[in-house]
Amino acid sequence: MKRLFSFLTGVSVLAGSAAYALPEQGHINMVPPASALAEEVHFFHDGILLPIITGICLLVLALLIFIMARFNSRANPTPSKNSHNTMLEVVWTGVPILILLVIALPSFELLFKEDVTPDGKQVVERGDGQTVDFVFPNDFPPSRMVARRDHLQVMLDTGAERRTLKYKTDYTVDGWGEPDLVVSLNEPAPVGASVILRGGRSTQNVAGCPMAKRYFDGCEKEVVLAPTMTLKVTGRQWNWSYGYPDYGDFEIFSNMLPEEEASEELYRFEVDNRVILPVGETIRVTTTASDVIHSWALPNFAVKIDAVPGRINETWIRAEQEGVYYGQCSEICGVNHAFMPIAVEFVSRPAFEAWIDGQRSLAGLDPMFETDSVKLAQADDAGAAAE
Ligand SMILES: [Cu+2]
Repeated sequence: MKRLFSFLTGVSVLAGSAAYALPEQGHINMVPPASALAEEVHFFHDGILLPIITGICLLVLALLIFIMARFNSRANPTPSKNSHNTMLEVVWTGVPILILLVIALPSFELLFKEDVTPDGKQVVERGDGQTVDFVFPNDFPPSRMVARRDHLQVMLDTGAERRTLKYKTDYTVDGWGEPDLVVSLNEPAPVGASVILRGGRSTQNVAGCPMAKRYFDGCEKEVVLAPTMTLKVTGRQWNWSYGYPDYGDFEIFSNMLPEEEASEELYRFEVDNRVILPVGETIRVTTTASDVIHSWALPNFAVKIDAVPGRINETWIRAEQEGVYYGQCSEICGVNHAFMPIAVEFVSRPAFEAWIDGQRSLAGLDPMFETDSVKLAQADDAGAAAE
């Protein structure tokens, strides 16, 4: 029943305690989305493609049944001699063209969002109890400048809570599309509160927006900030290596855990060294390969990108929640193709920095951050994480 329910709802909510979701025996829909972009990909499938294909199947079935009943030789002994009907032919050419347009337009938008790395920018100002005007430097290239209200997000963070302000009700803006954008709050920002101005053309629906809302009154939009780091993924026969060019360009190798070390559920998913990334931040992912074509895939993020020797492909990911997410090489690359899984763990910023420093010291580099070293959940407690 639970399975049926999760199928019907398009598995559109993140499973509570299980931070990741693996493919399940007998499960027929996609694994739950872990990012707002993956939710949009799932909405495209569950909300646009599925209704269309269901409608087409039912229509064709109904026509077949109607024709069999109405035009069989008993019911219709003397058949019509017509061979053309201009109106009918225009309709059966025109309607499929319209259906393809309905599919193509949102799919172009999705392809663009997946392909183009976000460039959103954030400015944080401090309130002093008097100032109402805050300036957002709109220094993007002309085609990417903040020019409309949905390119800008204004938030007020008092430390205790963060609130997204409403355009017109809470603030007005002067200078859309001009080099300096002036945001005027209707009330001065409280002393010590942070005024967060986030601007850019890379916008997406906020995570967790249910399908019904997407259809009927739309979801709240948010500006996606530019990447804070790059992850360099290299496919090899037969493992993955991950470089961190922003943090000293050290590289880690990720090999599948052998059967006797992995739990039954995680065998062929778990690796000895997981990729560690900070949660809630945009991460640029570049992929390449050292020998043959591989494909780096993370189903929870709706990411599948080829790793091709001699060239670099680029995409981006952002996780909404901490957790471990699994994928597998998705381009047949040789005998051990099935044995080069992908395991990505999203952790908090401090845990990420501690891990970076740990890896830097392994690589003989000085620490970059001054944090206490945090012992991270690595492959050895994977069994516990699966509970
Ligand atoms: Cu491969």
